[in-house]
Amino acid sequence: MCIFTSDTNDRIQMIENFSVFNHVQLIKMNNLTVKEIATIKKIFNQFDSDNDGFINHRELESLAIALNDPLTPAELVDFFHLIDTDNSKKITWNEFITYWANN
Ligand SMILES: [Ca+2]
Ligand SMILES: [Ca+2]
Repeated sequence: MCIFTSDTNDRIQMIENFSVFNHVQLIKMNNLTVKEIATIKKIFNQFDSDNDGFINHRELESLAIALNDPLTPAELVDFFHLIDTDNSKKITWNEFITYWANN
């Protein structure tokens, strides 16, 4: 198998993991490349340890620790609110990537 075939398959696989609408919107809004979005999606999935599609407080705490930036409980609450823009107490993929792209 040549490199190009492998690359193309990977890219198709990555794109299939996103909602097409979100994907196009985000690229327009934030000028993120497909590769960058895929990396951020991997991080999101990695920290969504119960696989419910949302990052909760506890999962965000693990992420902060992994980024070598352990937060106090108060800082964690602030950080969570910063990303959870609709105050649903859950961080969606959309909220996560919006935060990531703007920071
Ligand atoms: Ca979760
Ligand atoms: Ca939310």
